[in-house]
Amino acid sequence: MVKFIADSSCDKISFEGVNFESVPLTIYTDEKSYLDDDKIDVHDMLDYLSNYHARSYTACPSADQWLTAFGDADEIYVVTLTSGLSGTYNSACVAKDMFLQDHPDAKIHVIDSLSTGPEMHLIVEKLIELKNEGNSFEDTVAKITEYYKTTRLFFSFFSLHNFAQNGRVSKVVASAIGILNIRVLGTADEEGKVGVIAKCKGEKKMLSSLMAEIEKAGYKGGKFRISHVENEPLSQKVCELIKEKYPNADTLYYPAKGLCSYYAERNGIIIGFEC
Ligand code: X90
Repeated sequence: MVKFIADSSCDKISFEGVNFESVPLTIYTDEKSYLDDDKIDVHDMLDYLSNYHARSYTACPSADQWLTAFGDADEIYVVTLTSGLSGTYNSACVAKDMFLQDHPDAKIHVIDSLSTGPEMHLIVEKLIELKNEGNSFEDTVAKITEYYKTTRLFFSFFSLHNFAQNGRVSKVVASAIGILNIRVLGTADEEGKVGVIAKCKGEKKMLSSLMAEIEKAGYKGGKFRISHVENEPLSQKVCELIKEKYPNADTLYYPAKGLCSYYAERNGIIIGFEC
C-alpha cells in the first residue's frame, strides 16, 4: 500500500482519491493550544492570538505522531517543512528509522522541502502524479529530487512578529514591518530560511515587485499555488495578474491551515510555483 504524508504546514487535509494523511504541528500560548488537524478553527485562533499579548510558539510533530501516520503502509512518501526552521524533518527521520526496524521491507522516503505551504503542496501533487504514471519507488525518488529544485516559494506578509518572537528571523529584519501599510516580500532561501526581498509600501508596489520576482525566478506558466490567511481578494488578484501574463497557467488558491496562518499572520499570502 502506497501512502503520501505531509505535515500540516502543507495546508491540506486530503487530496481527492489519494491515500494521504496530514500530521499536525501545534500552536501554543501558555494558556491554550491548537492542534493543527482537521478540527482546527483558524479564524478563532487568529482572533485569540490578536488579543493575546504574551508569548506564543509552535512545536513540530513527535516521532510517534509520524509513526502512527505511517500505519501499515509499505511504500511511504513524506514531505516536511524546512529543516532550516523546524525540527519536523528530523522527527520524521527518527520515525523512519524506528519504522524500518519493525518493517525491514518497507520503502520510505522523507523529503525536506526546504520550504513549506504551497511548495509542499506542489511536491505532493507531483508524487501522486509520478505514482499514477506507474513509477517505481526508486524512480519516484529520483524524479521528485529533480522536481523540487525547480519549484519556488514567495510570500507577502504584513507582520513578521511571530517569526521574530520565536527567533526565526532577527528582530532587525522584522522591525518596520507591521506599521504604515508596509508589507514584506520574501522567499524561502537556499538553506530553507526566510529571505527578505523588499519592504513594500502599499499593495500596488508589493504586486509589481512580486510579479518581477516571479518572472526573474523563471516562471513560465506552470502550476501556481497560493495559500492565504483570510485574504481571498489578494489571492484572486495575484492569480488574475498571472493569468493575464500566462493565459494557460494552472492556478489555485485556498485558505492556509493553522501553522502557516500562525506565521504568515492575518492577510498574509504564500505562493509556490514551478519554474
Ligand atoms: O515549531 C516548529 O517546529 C515549526 C516552525 C515553523 C517555522 C516556519 C513556518 C513557515 C510558515 C511562512 C512561509 C514563509 C517562509 C518560508 C521560509 C522557508 C509559513
